[in-house]
Amino acid sequence: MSIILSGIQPSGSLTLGNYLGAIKNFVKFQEDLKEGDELFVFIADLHAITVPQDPTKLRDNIKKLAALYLACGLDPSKSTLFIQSEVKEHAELAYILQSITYIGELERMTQYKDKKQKQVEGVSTALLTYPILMAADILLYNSDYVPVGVDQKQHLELARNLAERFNYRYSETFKVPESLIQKTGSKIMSLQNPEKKMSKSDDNEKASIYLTDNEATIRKKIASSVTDSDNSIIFDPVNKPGISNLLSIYASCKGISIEDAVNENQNINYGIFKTRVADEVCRLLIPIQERYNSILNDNEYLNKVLDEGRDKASFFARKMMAKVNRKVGVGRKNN
Ligand code: AQP
Repeated sequence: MSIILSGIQPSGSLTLGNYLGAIKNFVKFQEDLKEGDELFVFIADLHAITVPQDPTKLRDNIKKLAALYLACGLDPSKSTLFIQSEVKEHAELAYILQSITYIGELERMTQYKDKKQKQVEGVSTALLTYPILMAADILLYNSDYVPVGVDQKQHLELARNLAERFNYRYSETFKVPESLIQKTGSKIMSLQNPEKKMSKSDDNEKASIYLTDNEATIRKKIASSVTDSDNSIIFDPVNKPGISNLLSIYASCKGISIEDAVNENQNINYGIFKTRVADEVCRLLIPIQERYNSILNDNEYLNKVLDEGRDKASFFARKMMAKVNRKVGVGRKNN
């Protein structure tokens, strides 16, 4: 019996990076679930507010992310889809875990250091403690596996350390989770600066392909992506980051290895290669967009899925939280 859990922040329009690095794998895991396995996929709205969000846009993004999960193939009869803030135990466990986390462990997190630079109104405490909330998300469900992109590996290490530390201090309680990182697509880079990862919060819209971009926009963005000038299609992320990124996108959209992607695109110029990459991206995204548009208009269905998901997740979370409170000694006995 395995428990798999992952989530995405509703911090903007989802990118191809979020799809190839995360959602695509959620769907794959869903197909491989066996009797007794559980897949929890949540909308990480509490994580999103670690940087300033417009409340109206945030609500809207939560709904859009729910519709996208479903449009990408997550099936509520097989997986549990829910909104993080609707299961209060996430924040409760995060607080308990803060008591066993050292500030130095948080200050050295790469994502914190990067995002800190971009804050104009000051850095929120929640941005620093973000990885503790992520550890709580994972440990609350006794997750065995957490499918993530490469960028989240460091946070997952912290979750593992906190599980071990808690178990050592208070006796065996949490499973120590493992990350699941795919070979291809685990780090899709910006189309305008291929040294930087593609991100939904990037201010430059040309840098990211959004899952809801129309065909003409997708083609235009790929055609104008930054590459080099030597016109050879080789996978070399250090010296040819732009072409290597397009090869990763091509391979990941087609579900083939990088080696096969290189072999399929020999002796053609960059223009033709970019058209082929765009063809694959459109082939993947257009059917998702068609489903997305009809699900987004069906409020009744979306609410039903999210209510059922919340209730099921809460059942697991409440049990774990009662155990944690008992071990730590807060509250009253048998309460
Ligand atoms: N460029 C990427 N390539 C592969 N995987 C990616 N992920 C994100 N960007 C890429 C994976 O998507 C999942 C959800 O990410 P998240 O929303 O929780 O946070 P993030 O990693 O911070 O994603 P963004 O798009 O960069 O969001 P913002 O801009 O709001 O910070 C994770 O599994 C992540 O690895």
